[in-house]
Amino acid sequence: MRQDGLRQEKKGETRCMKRTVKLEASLACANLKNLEEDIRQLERAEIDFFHFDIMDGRFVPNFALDFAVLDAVRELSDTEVVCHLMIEEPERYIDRTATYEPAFISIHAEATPHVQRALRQIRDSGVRPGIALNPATPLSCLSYILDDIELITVMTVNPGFAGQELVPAAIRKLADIRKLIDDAGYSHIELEVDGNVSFQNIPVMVASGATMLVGGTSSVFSRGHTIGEAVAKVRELSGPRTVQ
Ligand code: S6P
Ligand code: MG
Repeated sequence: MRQDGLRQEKKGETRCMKRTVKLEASLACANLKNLEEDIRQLERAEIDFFHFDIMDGRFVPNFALDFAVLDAVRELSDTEVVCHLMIEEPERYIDRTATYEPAFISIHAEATPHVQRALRQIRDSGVRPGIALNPATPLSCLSYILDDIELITVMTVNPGFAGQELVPAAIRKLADIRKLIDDAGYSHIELEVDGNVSFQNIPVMVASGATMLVGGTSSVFSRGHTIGEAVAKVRELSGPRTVQ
């Protein structure tokens, strides 16, 4: 068992650990007519990451951000980026994505038959690899790639669109994955939740083991708040937890 995770269990000892929950702003939900203004507000709110969705119109029935937008984001800000590739055969675009030096690149387990090789390609490009799972994908697909990943993205909606309702079983899956990685000694792997991360859903997501939250139309960019107010509210709801 690896011992470099947060949880270092010894028989009979009380388990106690703190997780800091990080917040990503999903730029696909920003005001693209004035992206710079939203980016400045996110910077002032000290957002941890920009979440950058790339969709190909095949893996998901929609198109979203592309490299031209990523060029603009990189020109405007030094904030770290997490790239979420919702594309078939992500191997084709991993090296190009890596040139932007994102903090993580996550690919979908359902998007290629050669998942481990694609994850290795991300690592070889100098970026931390992540695996994203659609709501119906079982966690068993993680069993033999734990050494190859530093991020698991649990999709709590079917990918492709913002503003969708939570798939309730995905919360159970989140908790199951938290248990799987802790029991296997891989607690250092970030557990990201993406989809309907609303003010209402955040407490159960954090209690179920999430360490990274993707904020979109239901929180960071929700109506009736400034971005700064929304980020503050998310932080209030997701502050560091002590798990015993
Ligand atoms: C969905 C995409 C997500 C969304 C985000 C939207 O396919 O991967 O990153 O942009 O989840 O957030 P919300 O709060 O509108 O569901
Ligand atoms: Mg995403």
